[in-house]
Amino acid sequence: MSKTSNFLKTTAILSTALFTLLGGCLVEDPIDYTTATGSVSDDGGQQGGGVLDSTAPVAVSLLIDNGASSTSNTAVTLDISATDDVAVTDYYASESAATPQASDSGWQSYQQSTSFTLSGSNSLGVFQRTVYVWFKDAAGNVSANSVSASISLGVYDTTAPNAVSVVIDGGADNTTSSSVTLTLNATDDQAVTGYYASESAVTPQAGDIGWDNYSVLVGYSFDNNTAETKTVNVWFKDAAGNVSDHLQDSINYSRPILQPGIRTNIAVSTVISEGWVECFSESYTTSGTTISSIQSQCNKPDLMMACGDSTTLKAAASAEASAVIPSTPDNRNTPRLANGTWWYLNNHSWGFSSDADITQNSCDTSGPVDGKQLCWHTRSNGDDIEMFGGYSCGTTRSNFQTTKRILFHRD
Ligand SMILES: [Ca+2]
Ligand SMILES: [Ca+2]
Repeated sequence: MSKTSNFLKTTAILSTALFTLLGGCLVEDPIDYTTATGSVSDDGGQQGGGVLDSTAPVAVSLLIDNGASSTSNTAVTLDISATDDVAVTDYYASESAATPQASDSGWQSYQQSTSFTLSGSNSLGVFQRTVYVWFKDAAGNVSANSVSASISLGVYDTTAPNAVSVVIDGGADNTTSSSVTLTLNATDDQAVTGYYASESAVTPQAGDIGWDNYSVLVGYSFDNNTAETKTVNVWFKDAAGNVSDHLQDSINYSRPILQPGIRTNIAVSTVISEGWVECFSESYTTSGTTISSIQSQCNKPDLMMACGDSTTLKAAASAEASAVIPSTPDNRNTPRLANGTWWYLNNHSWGFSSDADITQNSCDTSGPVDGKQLCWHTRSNGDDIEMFGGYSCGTTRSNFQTTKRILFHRD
């Protein structure tokens, strides 16, 4: 997903080309087992083989609220369309008829159905509102024409809701969960219809994405899993689109505690009760599964690597995901210590041990046979690494038909 992985791949390709040109021998390929689904599209006007795109999009249509003649809500939907010789990438919606510059702020990613906030009014009455929309392509060509449409805005309620209270998790000081409950309270002269919760303090407009139906108890998930004090801001709105002032509450978020070291003969039900969710499972006899495909399934911050069957794990250890699946392969026989366990992953094998002294041959054949070992054979697959049979699962060195490789992940 990261640009780094593209960079590594590009570097690998360039290195290969360079060595080929020089007639040299390539040393072992750099291994990149991260996924490369991200694309970098900063090529400006260069399209399809370096031909400059100088043809601007043509604006085709605009409907406000599906063509309704009037509304009493400043939040409206826009259905827009345009054509381009390559692709329409952005649109710009405004109540001003002035053509925007390609570099203006206010351009948004093109989508056929979107939302917009009409300008409100402090006085009651019916007001005509006209919306203009322009389009541009990736080369920055702005459509010469705009499409426009009008709607009558009836202003019957100019009083914004009154934000009364916002409480996270019933007022708790701390949490180890990245999802919390908000208890909301607001009043309005008519009715509170929506709330907007955010860790950003930027006041939303009535038509922004992110509003939800008002309710006393609502769920909220933090933006990220960084351990810190999380502050959640909440706004309220009524059916006319009047937005209240915001209130906020804070809670200290810390990562859930990881059980250190290697556990043996532990019930699957026990690790599930600790919040772990199985993200990968296959027989020790299966070969060909790539590390990058496992990583795409097991994508939460903490990972548990285990082996056994659907009821009992013969050996299991957990750590931050970056310790279980490092960004670069480990040198052979050079495990890393993380959360009380020695971890290793390269194109010989993947596993863990209670001991730093390992012998990847290709799986770890040394170390104390204390049941605190796990080793899966691996081999190179292009820039990736893939599974290649099994070797150890706790004290077991055989009976792999019934033994599974299992990974769990957790927020
Ligand atoms: Ca174009
Ligand atoms: Ca109101």
